[in-house]
Amino acid sequence: MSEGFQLIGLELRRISMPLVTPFTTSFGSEEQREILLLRVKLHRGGQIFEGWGECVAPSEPTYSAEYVDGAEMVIEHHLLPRLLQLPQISAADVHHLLQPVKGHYMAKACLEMAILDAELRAENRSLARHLLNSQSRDSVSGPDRIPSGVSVGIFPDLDQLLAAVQGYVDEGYLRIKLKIQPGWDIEPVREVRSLIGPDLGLQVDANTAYSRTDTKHLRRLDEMDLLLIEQPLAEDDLIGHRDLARALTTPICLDESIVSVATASDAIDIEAAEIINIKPGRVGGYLEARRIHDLCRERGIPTWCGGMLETGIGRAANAALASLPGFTLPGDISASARFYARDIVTDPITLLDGYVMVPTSPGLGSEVDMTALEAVTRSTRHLAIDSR
Ligand code: OSB
Ligand code: MG
Repeated sequence: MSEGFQLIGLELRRISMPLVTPFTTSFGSEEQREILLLRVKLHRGGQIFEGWGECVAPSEPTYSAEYVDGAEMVIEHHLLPRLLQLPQISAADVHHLLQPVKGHYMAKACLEMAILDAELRAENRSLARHLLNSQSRDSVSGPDRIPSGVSVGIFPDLDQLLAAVQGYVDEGYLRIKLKIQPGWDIEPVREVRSLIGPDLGLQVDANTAYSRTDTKHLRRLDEMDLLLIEQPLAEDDLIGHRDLARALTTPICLDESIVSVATASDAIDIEAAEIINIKPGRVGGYLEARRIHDLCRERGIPTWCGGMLETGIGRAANAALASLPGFTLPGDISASARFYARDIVTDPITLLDGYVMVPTSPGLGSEVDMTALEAVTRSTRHLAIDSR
């Protein structure tokens, strides 16, 4: 993108969205998402462009070290001041500018996302087109829809799990992901496999719930014809994942461990990651996600786009990202209705024949429904931008 923009406004908005059903993983249970949204105003050539970002940081630091209150603080006190040091900004510069701040990927991603949205709107360009063409001069196009997978939480008993899975199969999802943990793994996975039959893609996600001594137990999953097992061990245990990759025929996929191109590259080098789940929030933004995608594609590592219970803002952007050619496995990009009764965008993502459409409108791909947004807003703060 050509000329830079002047950042002239930043709104921090906290919303509270009830989930249609509680979502339980090995690290906890959620019934309500407390979400931080950012709205930026950029100025260029006498015109003002607005953009929205969604921060995927959860309420508690139990998936990773990040959590929503911390993200809000770091944006206000550490990230925004760095962006304001320059007279002009562009989304492409944000990652580098924020590099001196360690960690806080989800907060950084949210800020870059809002600026990218505003910039793409100014350029009248969709995120899908931008991600696809940003490194080549050709104007190639991607698919207009992508296969949709659904992430299914841990349930109090097998009957409830099987009923939920059957419901998602009936809706047409093309791949099922089951959350697992010690005590909720072999039997539920076997039952679900026999319910859905041999042809539907099935995978599991442990969110770090196992340890190196569980290898023998986890090998029992090999007979269930899984697409992958996601993040069985601690996020910093690359060697443990490598050893597990050697011991299991089921491919090891990393989620929590991958926070950058550098961590992805190392994990691939030591053969700890046979597949990578790319989540824009976890890696510091859509542009780093694109770079990890490029790396994986070069290295022959299959990838898919993960999710963090996004509202329509992040969900549309994820659908755009997942349209890149290296995303060879169905992502956790389900219909908005899988999590929310009422989304905060005018055109929530829906499922059609197991697919979701890749958004084509300028920006990240959604329009905020201000009435719906106001109904879930808990607080709104406008940060003063008066340094220039
Ligand atoms: O590990 O993929 C994960 C949700 C919150 C935090 C971590 C994860 C998840 C999911 C849900 O699995 C994915 C989705 O948004 O559909
Ligand atoms: Mg995961």
